[in-house]
Amino acid sequence: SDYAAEPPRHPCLKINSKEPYNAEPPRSALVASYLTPADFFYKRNHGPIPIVDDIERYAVTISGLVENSKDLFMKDIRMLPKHEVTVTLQCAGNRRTAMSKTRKVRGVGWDVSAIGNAVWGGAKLADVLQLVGIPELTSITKFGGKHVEFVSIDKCKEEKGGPYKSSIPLTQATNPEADVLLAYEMNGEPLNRDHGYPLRVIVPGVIGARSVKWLDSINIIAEECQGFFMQKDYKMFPPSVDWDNIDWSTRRPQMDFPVQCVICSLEDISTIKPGKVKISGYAVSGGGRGIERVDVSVDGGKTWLEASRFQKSGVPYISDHANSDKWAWVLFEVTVDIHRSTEIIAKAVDSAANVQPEKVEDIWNLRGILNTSWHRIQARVGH
Ligand code: MTE
Ligand code: MO
Repeated sequence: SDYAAEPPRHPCLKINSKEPYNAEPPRSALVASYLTPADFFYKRNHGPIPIVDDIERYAVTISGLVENSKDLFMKDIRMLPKHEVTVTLQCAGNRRTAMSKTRKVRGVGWDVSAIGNAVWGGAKLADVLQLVGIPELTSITKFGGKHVEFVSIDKCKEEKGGPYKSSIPLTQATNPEADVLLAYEMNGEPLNRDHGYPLRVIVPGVIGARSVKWLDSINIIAEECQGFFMQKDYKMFPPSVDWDNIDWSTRRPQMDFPVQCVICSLEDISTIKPGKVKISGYAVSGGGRGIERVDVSVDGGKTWLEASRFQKSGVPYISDHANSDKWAWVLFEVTVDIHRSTEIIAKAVDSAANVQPEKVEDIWNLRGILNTSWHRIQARVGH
């Protein structure tokens, strides 16, 4: 079958779909370390994992609305300055299963672990585009190019057997501060096949869907990419829109993700011993916004405690500080005293004072994306 040559995977991953392979780690793996090891990093695919075995011949073609098209080999990309950027990748479908419980949505079910944080190493897209004559901070090329399209090697059924693709605005692609990477390393190791070997795009602060794996070509285009995953998926609709009245053209493709926060030290329904309980999890926001605060309640939202936040252990986290990783999650921790069964809640506030919606019903959407509602744990006290 098409899936006969899939790479080996860690047995702890919970498989949400076998072919294509979609899997997430247990919650505890996410809070075990600030950086998520590749083995425990969620894997989100729309087709079989491609095989690139002739790395000498592998090249990314850059063409479209540019003066000269160019084939870039790995050696050309490695010649550019190497940047290592810590970026949290989150699938727009993270926490979809919980959204589907209030009203059914369509899509692969995910618990809370369709997210991970890694150091991605590679060339800045802004530097790569200079090789085809597009200067930094360009918003339109001489030939009318305004978007940068990434096309993969893989094949997916949503594209009728064609490759996965997406685009970002040229202004973001040519802005060195946006840190868009063509990455060949993850946590200091060569990318593995599941995560895009030999080369993938990393678009920080944006839903994972735009970070195209197994890059085949880059096209400079006038209008945003017309591919399935830009136009017929990964858009946020209001709760009033369902499959019988959807008009995809009325919404923009989702780019930045909103502020998110999840408790990872407990399952949604947990039995705990009475007394002190350490609660930990992750919080993250899109667009490079930091996390200003994480609030935890152990009485169903009547009163709140502020959790401590950190990225590198031992270093207190300050949102939007020069020493903080601006594209990365923060882990949080708070110790509480619990003596009777209760609802534990966590919610975060980002550096633009954006807050999370209280109820999932208010943000329900037919594709089940961006469930960022308050994360609630039913804690039953037992002995
Ligand atoms: N790129 C290709 N070529 N094919 C894909 O199916 N999935 C996207 C994105 N890039 C995808 C892709 C989605 S929806 C997400 S969330 C991320 O990759 C997942 O990246 P990961 O598997 O490295 O965690
Ligand atoms: Mo995704």
